[in-house]
Amino acid sequence: MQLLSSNFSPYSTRVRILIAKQQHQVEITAPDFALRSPEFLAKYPLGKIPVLKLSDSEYLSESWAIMQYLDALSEQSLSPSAPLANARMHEWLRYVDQHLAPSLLPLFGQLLGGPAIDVDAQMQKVRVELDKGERLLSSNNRELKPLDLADIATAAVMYFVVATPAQFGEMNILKDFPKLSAWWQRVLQDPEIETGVSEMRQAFEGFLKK
Ligand SMILES: N[C@@H](CCC(=O)N[C@@H](CS)C(=O)NCC(=O)O)C(=O)O
Repeated sequence: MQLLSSNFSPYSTRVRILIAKQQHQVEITAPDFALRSPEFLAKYPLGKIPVLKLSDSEYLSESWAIMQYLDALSEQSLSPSAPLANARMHEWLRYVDQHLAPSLLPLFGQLLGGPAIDVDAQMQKVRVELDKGERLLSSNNRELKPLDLADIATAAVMYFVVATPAQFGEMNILKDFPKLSAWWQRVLQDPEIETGVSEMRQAFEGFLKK
């Protein structure tokens, strides 16, 4: 199998972290065509990375689907088997992908040279979503539990949730969210997460230098 991936991409990074942790035999490679090119869009219907190439003609898209597929192949599953804990993992992932990550996009787009935005208002929107996460953690204490797939998936997004506001002068957006801060400090101690985050950091810093 091959993973079409970029170190700049949090969605690719979460899959690379899992590959490293569970030691899957997957070759990590750059996309074969430029993102958004007609060739890429023609070949991969969802038009985004990561893509897991299963064979010359079969591809799996969407980072969470790829992670679940790889996890199901592994003898060291990182998905809780208890029904409620498993549902909590999916609940958390959906919070991250559908609430938290979208709130960051306008600020991130600004760094990429997008249209001018009200930075303070957008920063406040990120804080509103972080507050939801803080309250979710209060009800399920994820920050105290063994690492699962959603922690890995979140770590890659959280790097940008912290690093993007810092570019606008907010040096610690997690400071008012003690449970999220505790969760972030804990997952950064995981060696494969640390490697994935430092790959993203290097890619992000390289981009900013340009
Ligand atoms: N929901 C997708 C999101 C993937 C995604 O947004 N990938 C970005 C890179 S981080 C991408 O391929 N962007 C290219 C584009 O939007 O044209 C997943 O979880 O895999």
